[in-house]
Amino acid sequence: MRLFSVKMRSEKGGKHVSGAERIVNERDLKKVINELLERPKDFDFLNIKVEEVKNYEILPFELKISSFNFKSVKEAREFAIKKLVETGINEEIAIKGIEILSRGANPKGGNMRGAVLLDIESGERLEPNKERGIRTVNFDWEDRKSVSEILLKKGFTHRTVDALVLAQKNIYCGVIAELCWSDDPNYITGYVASKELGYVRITPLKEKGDTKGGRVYFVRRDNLNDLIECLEKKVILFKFSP
Ligand code: PML
Repeated sequence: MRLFSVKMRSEKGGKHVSGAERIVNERDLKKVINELLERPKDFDFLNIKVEEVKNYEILPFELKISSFNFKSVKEAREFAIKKLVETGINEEIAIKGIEILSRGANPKGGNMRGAVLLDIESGERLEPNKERGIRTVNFDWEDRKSVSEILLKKGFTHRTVDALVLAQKNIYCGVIAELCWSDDPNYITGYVASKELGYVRITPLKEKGDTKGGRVYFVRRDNLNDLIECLEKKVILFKFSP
């Protein structure tokens, strides 16, 4: 069976509206292209790129999932810092991660499309392009349909389905820990993920109405090129066992 990567990106007035990626069997290609076409509510530019995938790996999804709710953003962020510290990140650097996302990671203002790479030793930002950041791509669930059914039934959201597999690819590639919350002003659940902690969902990591969000990857600077190569180029499908 031939496998294809399908990447969709849409904009309105030059601003990013939505983007998604799937890795699919040849027989599901048309269906998935149509699904992605219907995803943005409004756009004046939409690009769909389809590429055959020649080399890929299928690996097990290994993160345990937990959820925690707090009364305030302050408490939720303190908990996120505590979890990052538990996984070996220095408190100062963990706080820096929170500050970057709450200010907007793009030095020119606003969010970045990709993630920040934060050196766990020095706290320095290592992404080569500070406006673009690093994008984790070329990954998917081996069987997205059944994983989505299982996770949605358990009360998780479509965003969780996407974020779980992204976090797993990051950890596989060598990211020590990840901190994320959405730039969607209506979505206030975020997460901290690492090999030891698993995927820790935290609500509310921001106030409703706040448009700031994104991802910080806590990394070691040695082998940075290999890490970036893995995040951007290596094709991996993850197999979920409930
Ligand atoms: C969750 O609900 O598990 C958190 C998902 C965060 C998604 C961030 C994003 O993709 O915008």
